[in-house]
Amino acid sequence: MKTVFSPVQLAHDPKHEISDGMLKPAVEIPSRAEIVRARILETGFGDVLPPDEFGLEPIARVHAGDYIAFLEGFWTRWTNAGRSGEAFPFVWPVRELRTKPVPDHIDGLLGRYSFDAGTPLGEETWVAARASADTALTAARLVAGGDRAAFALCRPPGHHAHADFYGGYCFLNNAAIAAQYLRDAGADRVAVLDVDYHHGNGTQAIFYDRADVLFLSLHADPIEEFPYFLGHADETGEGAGEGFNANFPLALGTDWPAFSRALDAALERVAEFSPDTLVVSLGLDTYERDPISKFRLKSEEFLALGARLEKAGLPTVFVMEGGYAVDALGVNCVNVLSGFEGA
Ligand code: OKP
Ligand code: ZN
Repeated sequence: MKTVFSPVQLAHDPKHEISDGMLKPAVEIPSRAEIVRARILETGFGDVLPPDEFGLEPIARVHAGDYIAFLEGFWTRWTNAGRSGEAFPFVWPVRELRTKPVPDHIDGLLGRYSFDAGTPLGEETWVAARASADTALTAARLVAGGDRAAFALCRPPGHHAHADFYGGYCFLNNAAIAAQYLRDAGADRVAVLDVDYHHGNGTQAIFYDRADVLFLSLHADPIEEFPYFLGHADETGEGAGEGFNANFPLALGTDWPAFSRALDAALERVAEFSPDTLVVSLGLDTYERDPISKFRLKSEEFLALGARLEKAGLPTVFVMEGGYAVDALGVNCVNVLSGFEGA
């Protein structure tokens, strides 16, 4: 299968994040994408193509106009306010507080359009996030055009981004943008299966009231893991979307046998739904040595994950999400893709 990647995605180069209640070195860093790209080239896995430019329209099918305008204009506002360096929000409109009117002040805006303080927003974030969305869209276009599968080497990731707020290192929801693009290109039903260690709260919320996009997520139980406030098993969709959302929260320490049982259950739901296309939110942070995660998948087991995804028999768009054990990330990611291809 082909890989889509743009070096513009490397421009988002955060130095710090707020994590474990402290300012720490950032983990969602450019070398993550570089090591995956290098592994694809060194194994001769397939061609690496640059993304096409899709403009803002397919992004605006998923994200709110005011949120897009905030991200686009952020750096100018930030520097006009006399600020420099990467930005962190610190006040949010939770519970009784109001989301409208939207504040004029930059600190109010940061809180209105985010849900955590762990996601550095800098000068190059917007251009990189757009290139990441274009990467997902290009892979979706390849699959809509008849390729059995394509790999979008997205970075920054996307699955925590909601329609109008960022967080969890995510700004534009690449998988949701790809799924919506596939619908608009003629697919009647699209399934999004999220195998990242963290719940895909943004993707869930974007499609929560819809029956045309089934969202399924395997992840660490939010009772003890980020994003903490979404991802429980009783979230099954609402309105027309009732029955079209499925969460599989798993215990910390989950290994491949337990993960693979949940995967079988999720893929059974996918088969019942009978989608035209499958989008896989591919996180590699389920790896046993991931520095911020607590599952126990081994490098070789990512081959089995890819093979099991192939058995679903669907045109498949892989969209890269998390994975922070940088040294092993290239091997683990390409193992999923080559497992899918039966290599
Ligand atoms: C993004 B993706 C750990 C802090 C975690 C947020 C994690 C975002 C994960 N001490 N901060 O789903 O891989
Ligand atoms: Zn993750």
